[in-house]
Amino acid sequence: MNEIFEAIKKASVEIQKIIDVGDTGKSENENSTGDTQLKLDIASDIVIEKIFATIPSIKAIVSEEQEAIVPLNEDGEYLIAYDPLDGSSLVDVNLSVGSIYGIYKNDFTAQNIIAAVYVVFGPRVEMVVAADNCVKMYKLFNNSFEYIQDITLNEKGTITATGSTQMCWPDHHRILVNKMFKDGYYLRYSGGMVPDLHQILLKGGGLFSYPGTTDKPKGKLRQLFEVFPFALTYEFAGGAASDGSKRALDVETTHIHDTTPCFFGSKDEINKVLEVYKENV
Ligand code: FDP
Repeated sequence: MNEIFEAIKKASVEIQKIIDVGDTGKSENENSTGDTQLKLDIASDIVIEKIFATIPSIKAIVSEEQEAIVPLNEDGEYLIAYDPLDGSSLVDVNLSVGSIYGIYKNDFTAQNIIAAVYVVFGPRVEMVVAADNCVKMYKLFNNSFEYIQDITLNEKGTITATGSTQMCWPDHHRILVNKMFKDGYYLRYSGGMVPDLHQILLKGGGLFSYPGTTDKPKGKLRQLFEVFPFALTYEFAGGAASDGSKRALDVETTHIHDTTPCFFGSKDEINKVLEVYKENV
């Protein structure tokens, strides 16, 4: 799998250049989830696909920005689902954005994800790799990634980040968030999944949630490109991830662009989610 990690490093160096000098405006296209694509989303997607196409061990890829699975090498072993540049709404205001990759075997299901990578494009470029039961962070220096540290979560954290608008939260989600504030948690939400989840991982714990809402009962975040890669990363870091009633990595996928409500955190916070949701749904 090393050649895949190397390919992601190479793509990330290119994407950083695109973010630095590229056009941050909107394109005329929508992706399959109905989001207007930015020119940067499309440019990043092209870079990644071009680089993955040169790797013999990759059987097929599917991008959040594309409708269908793209077959690459019949004899390849790995399937990759990726979101080339997550957090499009933050690009124009210069907040951090990121790429997310889920590496699967056999098929694109939660049970078959074996590794995950995400890259944060912020004041620094950092890459986090979840594989073989551990989570490792690398930092970009002069076009090359250097190992910095392993990441592990504490049993309990101090920050909470929750998506959508309160107007659309179900009552049990409002109860959960209010309870956390009463217990002393700090709100830390940029609106970018990658930097928000990265912050919780690096600060040792807390909760990131994107619930099912009145406008999006199945949540907003996509299973293959966003939820499963981070679920694996949080589990490998010693935390947990859920859909509100069960382990996120037990969620079933019927379509590559399926979404699911999702919660990622240290074990203590995920237990809190399960308790509150069980009592109040
Ligand atoms: P964005 O729409 O900017 O691409 O993946 C979608 C995402 O960002 C996540 O990065 C982020 O956590 C979430 O949507 C934010 O959604 P809300 O604005 O509804 O909170």
